Amino acid sequence: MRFHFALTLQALWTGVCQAAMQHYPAAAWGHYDVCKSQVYSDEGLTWDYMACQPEAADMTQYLKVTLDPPNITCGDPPETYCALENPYMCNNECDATTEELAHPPGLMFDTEGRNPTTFWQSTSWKKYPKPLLVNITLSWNKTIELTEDIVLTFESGRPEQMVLEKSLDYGKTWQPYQFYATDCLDAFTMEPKTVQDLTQHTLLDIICTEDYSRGYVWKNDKTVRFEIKDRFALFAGPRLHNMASLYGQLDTTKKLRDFFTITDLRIRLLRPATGATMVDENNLSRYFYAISDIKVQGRCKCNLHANSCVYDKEKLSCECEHNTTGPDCGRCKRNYQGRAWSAGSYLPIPKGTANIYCECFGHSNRCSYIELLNTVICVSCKHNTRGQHCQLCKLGYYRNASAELDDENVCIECNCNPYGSVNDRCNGTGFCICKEGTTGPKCQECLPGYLWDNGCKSRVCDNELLRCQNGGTCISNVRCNCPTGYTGLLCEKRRCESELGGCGGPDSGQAHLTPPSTSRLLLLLLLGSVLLRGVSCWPAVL
Ligand SMILES: [Ca+2]
Repeated sequence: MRFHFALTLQALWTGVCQAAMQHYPAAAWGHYDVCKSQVYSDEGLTWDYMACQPEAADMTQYLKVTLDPPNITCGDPPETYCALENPYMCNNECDATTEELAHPPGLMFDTEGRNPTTFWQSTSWKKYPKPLLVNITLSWNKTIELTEDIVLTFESGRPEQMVLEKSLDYGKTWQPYQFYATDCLDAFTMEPKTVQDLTQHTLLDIICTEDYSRGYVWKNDKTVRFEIKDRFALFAGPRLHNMASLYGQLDTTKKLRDFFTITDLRIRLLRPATGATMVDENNLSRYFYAISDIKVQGRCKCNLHANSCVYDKEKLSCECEHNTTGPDCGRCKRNYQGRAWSAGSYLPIPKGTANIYCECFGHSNRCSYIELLNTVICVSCKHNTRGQHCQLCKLGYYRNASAELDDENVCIECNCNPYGSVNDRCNGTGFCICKEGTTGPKCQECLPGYLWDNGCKSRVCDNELLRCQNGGTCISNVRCNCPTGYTGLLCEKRRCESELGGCGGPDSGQAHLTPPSTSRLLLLLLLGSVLLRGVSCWPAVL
């Protein structure tokens, strides 16, 4: 372990040349204190703003390991082990007094890559059927925020039952982090689950998984994980491309912050690998635990008020800024208590940089700060989105219910029929507003009684129910062609009815329908006989 080891600031996503702290006036920036550094970008040398937190590091360099029971490490007295796969292969010797044959706990944290691997090993299960229980406690005496998966590599078969536990109060109380078993129901009366079963709402659930306990058959499966990154991905997306979303959640949700925060870890080994349902009582030296490596990646928790953490006198402590103090920068310095202490922000609000209020769900990478409102809005939302966070769909588009908010296909075009709909907008389920007589989600169909003709036109006549009357003929279903003297939509009205004087007057079109008078009848008869006699005579008669 190295003394005076400083973890210097490196924002994960920037190439930092030079770091500095800056305190913005409260009026402009709320209570946020930010860190900034100079970076080279397309626009030349600019300031990059970031959360104030130490760089993530390999935290196994700074821990203290305790085993319980204390004499559980093999080699005192010396012991010979047999292979789990082959009870006749017994060439694994453990002797605490010989360096080459000893397997002390420190070998779980040394640098691997050497051949052969170095590992800690427990005594064998000689007291079977009494359970072979081992607690391995890792203590930092400092709050740590985990940033990567915890990975244990076993040199023995992976345990058939184990629990990973955490403490947030330096080992006073413990909570389970994850249960591991070949049979979760049998071991812990829990339904087996995997991290893939978790959602944003169940992220804090403690699960039992069978993913990391199955057998020595697959000899390459040596690791047991606690999946931090898969849990981050529930907010930050599968490739963690939207860390702003995760940071936004962390900023506002203490439970979530605490979930990834620890002071201690405890690995409780409850039952070693047996490779079978029955334990071979005649050869108990086949059963033991051996761990070659434990990875714990994280950073000092400094409540976002420090960008470095110092390891001094075997203790980590934050180098607090923003007039804060304490091992985690958890309180205000003396004479700086005019404002109540609060944690800093993962996403500070400097002008024009990404921050919590600049969440754009991946549809924009530019934000603009509006001083008047003290807020930041996304600029040029892509993928047909709009809104402060590009969280809404542009007019003429609606929300794709099966896509996440950061999906490129989150907004679908309304596609309203231009003739049948009032405008190109639709409601949240894609339904357009239809003109009279039109129906269907996109207003592309006609209601009964209407006929499509660049939109739905009222259907006036047809050959079945809506017949044109009085000898009228139906033209293209939209109008009746009425004979002279008739009018109305279906030629149902006599024209005279709508004329001055109605149908009763002498000049009305009704005249020729009145019974002919006697003199006129005679005249007609006469005319008929003349016509029968010959055309040449009829002028003389007249
Ligand atoms: Ca090792």
